[in-house]
Amino acid sequence: MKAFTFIAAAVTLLAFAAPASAQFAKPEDAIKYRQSALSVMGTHFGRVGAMANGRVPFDAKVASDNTEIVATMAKLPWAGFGPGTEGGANTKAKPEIWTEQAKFKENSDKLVAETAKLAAAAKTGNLDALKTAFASTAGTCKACHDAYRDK
Ligand code: ASC
Repeated sequence: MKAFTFIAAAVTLLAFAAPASAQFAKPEDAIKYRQSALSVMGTHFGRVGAMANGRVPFDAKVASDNTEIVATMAKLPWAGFGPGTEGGANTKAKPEIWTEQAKFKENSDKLVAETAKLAAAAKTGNLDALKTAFASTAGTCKACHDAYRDK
């Protein structure tokens, strides 16, 4: 029990002391994490898009549930772009992410803000509000991909 308490305290201390860049054991873990978060976000954003674009019938509850997931996921990938995670295998991330960190952060902050607005729009149950917010959010996805993701 004593040893457990000691280890628990040590782990807690480490967690608080560790810089953001040390949240992952290996750079590949950070890359996998950010790709997974972006993939989950894209899946749920796609479901919203299908309704916004009339490919599937609009269901306010489904739209709202999916936009909540999108808004939560939008906060996650950025921790996986820390120092030392550039240039891994199987990544389309451009070097500019690390040479223009302030600009990249502006883009990620914008996505977090846009997806929060998207979730708020979905909550109204109004399809036109959802369409407007979806288009705006998709534009934010695209602008960042154009600037920071290899083809
Ligand atoms: C999606 C998805 C993206 C964005 C982007 C918007 O559904 O997976 O990456 O929309 O295509 O332009």
